[in-house]
Amino acid sequence: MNKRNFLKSFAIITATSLLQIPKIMGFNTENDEIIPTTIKDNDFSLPNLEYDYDALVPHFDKMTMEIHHSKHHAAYIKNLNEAIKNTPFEKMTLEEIQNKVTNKFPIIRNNGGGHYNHSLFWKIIAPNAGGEPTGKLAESIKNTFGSFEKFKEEFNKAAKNHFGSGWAWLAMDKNKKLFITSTPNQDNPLMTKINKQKGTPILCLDVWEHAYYLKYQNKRIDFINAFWNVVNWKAVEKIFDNSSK
Ligand code: MN3
Repeated sequence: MNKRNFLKSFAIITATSLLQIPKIMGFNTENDEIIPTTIKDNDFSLPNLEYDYDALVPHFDKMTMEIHHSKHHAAYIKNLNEAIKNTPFEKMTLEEIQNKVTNKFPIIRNNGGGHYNHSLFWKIIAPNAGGEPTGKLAESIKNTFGSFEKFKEEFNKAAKNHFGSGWAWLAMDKNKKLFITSTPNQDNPLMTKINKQKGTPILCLDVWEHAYYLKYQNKRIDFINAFWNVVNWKAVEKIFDNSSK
């Protein structure tokens, strides 16, 4: 067993024994609130895409997809893994990190958000996609926004008018009601200690320039319009259904 593996198994044994006394994992912040509820043993890693980098052409170009996934997203993960080392965040799931992070941990906030947001983004886009949602999601969109077209208009406005880098979101609040919002940088609606509008993300759009500049330059609105051609509504419906439970 090499040193790294030994240390890893030691960490796992230690972590497992600590399951019995989770309080000991508590993080000594001012309000002592950061206590992980799940033990996670491995570093975060870059999720594989379920399609090729050129699969979304002509809407999203190959080079943007490749750099976005293999460089930008990979960098968030590398920085996140380094930043959480020897902190209670190391034992948390990605979702728990979003829930627990505060503005006192800017590196974990930015890179943890970066990993979560991009992981969701890759899931809700696909080749041969677009169109409109069906089922309960379609119903809920109609009930909340009036129609699918009105929903798109409102989402487009949030994405287009967001100043600088950030994300546009369709999310579900604690009363299971849909809402649209945007967040700066890599923040997201799961960051309950940071974000004003809290909810479960259902659909997201990256409006950082790195997401579109190679193909669309300054024309963010063209990129937003192209996005609707690659939305994987089947995946979004699944996320909505799981969040509705
Ligand atoms: Mn991005």
